[in-house]
Amino acid sequence: MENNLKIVFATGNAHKVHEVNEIAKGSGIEFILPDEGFDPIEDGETFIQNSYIKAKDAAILSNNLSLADDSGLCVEALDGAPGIYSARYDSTPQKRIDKLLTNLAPFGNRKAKFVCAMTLVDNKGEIIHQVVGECKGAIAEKQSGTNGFGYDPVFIPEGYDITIAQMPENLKNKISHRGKALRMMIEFIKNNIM
Ligand code: ITT
Repeated sequence: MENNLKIVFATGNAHKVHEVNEIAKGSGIEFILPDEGFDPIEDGETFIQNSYIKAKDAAILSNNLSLADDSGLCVEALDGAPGIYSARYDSTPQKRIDKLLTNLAPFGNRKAKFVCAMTLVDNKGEIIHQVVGECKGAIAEKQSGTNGFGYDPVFIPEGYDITIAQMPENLKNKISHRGKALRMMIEFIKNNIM
């Protein structure tokens, strides 16, 4: 659509861009990838700090409004791990799942939550708005399903008996940490920017 408000989505993760554009459908907002050379150093200590680092980098690089998502899985029995290190917990998505299931095996408590922090900045990298969305659930005993990405095959959201990877995309987006955060952010953008 020609008249969409275009916002750079500060990520190198194609799944995230796909999901946010699905969630934003009909809002008049379109998320586009950052210009070439986007390679931020995510050395923050919280999801919110890392989302700001990414948004600022992409905004300055592309001279555009930018939104970033920093997200991850926090497991109660593992004191919140892998948390902000979710993407770096091991070298591949499958190894990350295997490591999580192995590390959690001795525990009876399988409670966990997905967290998504989002920061919107202007083209100079100044913060405009920040939100956090969460999705509570539990880690499955074994992985199931192929939809989604990351830890979706082992995460069972509260109120369901299937993993996110077994759900259709529209159901994930309705209940996910990213869906919740983005809908709050879109509401803000509609009321304050568009
Ligand atoms: P960018 O930093 O470039 O955005 P990334 O994948 O490295 O891409 P993060 O640093 O925010 O992003 O790490 C998020 C990780 O947390 C992601 O790689 C997954 O392992 C996990 N994760 C986040 N959201 C998820 C979701 O909706 N489903 C499954 N896993 C998710």
